[in-house]
Amino acid sequence: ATHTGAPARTAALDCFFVRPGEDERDRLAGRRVLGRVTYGHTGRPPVLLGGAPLVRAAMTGAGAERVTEVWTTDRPVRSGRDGDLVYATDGEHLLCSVRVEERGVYREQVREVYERAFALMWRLGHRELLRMWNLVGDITGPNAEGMEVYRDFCVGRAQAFESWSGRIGGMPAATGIGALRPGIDLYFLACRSGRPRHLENPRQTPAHRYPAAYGPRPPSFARATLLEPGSGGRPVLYVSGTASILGDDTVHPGDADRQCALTLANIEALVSPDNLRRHGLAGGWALSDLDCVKVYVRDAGDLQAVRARCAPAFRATADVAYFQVDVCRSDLLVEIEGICR
Ligand code: 3EB
Repeated sequence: ATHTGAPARTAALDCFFVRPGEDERDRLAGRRVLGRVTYGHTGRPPVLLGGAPLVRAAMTGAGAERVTEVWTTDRPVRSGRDGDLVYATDGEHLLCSVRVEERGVYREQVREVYERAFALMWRLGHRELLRMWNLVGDITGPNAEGMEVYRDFCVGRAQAFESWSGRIGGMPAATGIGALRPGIDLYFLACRSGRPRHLENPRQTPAHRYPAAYGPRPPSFARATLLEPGSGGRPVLYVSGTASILGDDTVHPGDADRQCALTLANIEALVSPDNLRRHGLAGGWALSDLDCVKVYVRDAGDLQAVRARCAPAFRATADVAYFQVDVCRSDLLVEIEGICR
C-alpha cells in the first residue's frame, strides 16, 4: 500500500538458489533479477545476460550439480559494463563482478580490479559495501614466488582497501574460498542510502588483525554485515564465510565433524542478540534463521558427516548448497556462510 507522504520503501534485496531442472520463474514472484552467480564447472569472465550480470565460477566438480544463486529486487534494474567489470543496480543496491585470469602473481591485478570496482561504486554513488565473495583457484597452492595464492591475494586486496579507506564504507562480510580452476572470480554487493553495520565475532580475532604468521597482509573482511532497510523492511544479516577458528587459531585440525560443530557455534554466537547488543544494535537471530547457506567442505570423504551435522541446524525450508573445494588454510576442512532474515 502507498501512503502519501510516507518515506519510499527501500528496495528489498533477496536471494535464492536454483539447480538444473528447476525454473527460476517459479520463485521470482514478479520480482526482477539483479544478477545470477553460477557455482558451476568453469570460471569465466562475467557477462550480461538479458540485462543482468551472470557470474560463473568453477565450484562444482565432475558429477556434481551446479547451483545458481539468483539475486532479486522489487525495483527496475539497470545494468552495464565498465571495462571488464559487469554490474547492475536497482537504484539502491549494486551487484558488480570481475574475474582475474590465472597468473603467476596475483597481488597487483587484485589490487587493480578492487580499485576499479571501488571507483565504479564511487562514480555510481553506491558507496557502502555490503558483502563480497572471492572465489580463488588453487587457494592454498604456491604462486610463482612460492607464496600461498591466498596470501598473495590478501596483499592486493588490503592495498586496495587501504588506498580507498575514507571514501567507500568499511570492510564488509566476505567469503574467501577455493575454486576448482585457476583464476579468481569476485563479485560484491554495495548500497546507496542504506547504512550497513559491520560486525565482529567475540570468539574470533578480527581478520584484519590476524598476526603476520598468517600472511604479510591480513584478510580484509568483517564477520558479518547488518543491513537495516528503510521503513517497511526487515533487517538482514550477511554472515561471512565462517570456519573452525577461535581467536586466530584453527581448532580441531583433521576432524571435519568437530570443525563443523565449532563453525556452527561460531555462527550462532555471531548472529545472537548478545552479539548485536555488544555492537549497540537491537535484534538478533538463531542458526535456524540462516538461509542461502553455502557449506564448503575440503575433502569428499567428509561431506556426509558435515551434511548430517548441518541438516538439523538449519530450517528445513532453507536453501542450502554443499561444495567440495579447498578452504583458505590447509588445516581448515569446513567453511559456512549464509544470510539471516
Ligand atoms: C577465516 O575466518 C576463514 O579472505 O575474504 C572466511 C571469510 C575466510 C572470508 C576472506 C576468509 C575470507 O579466516 C577464511
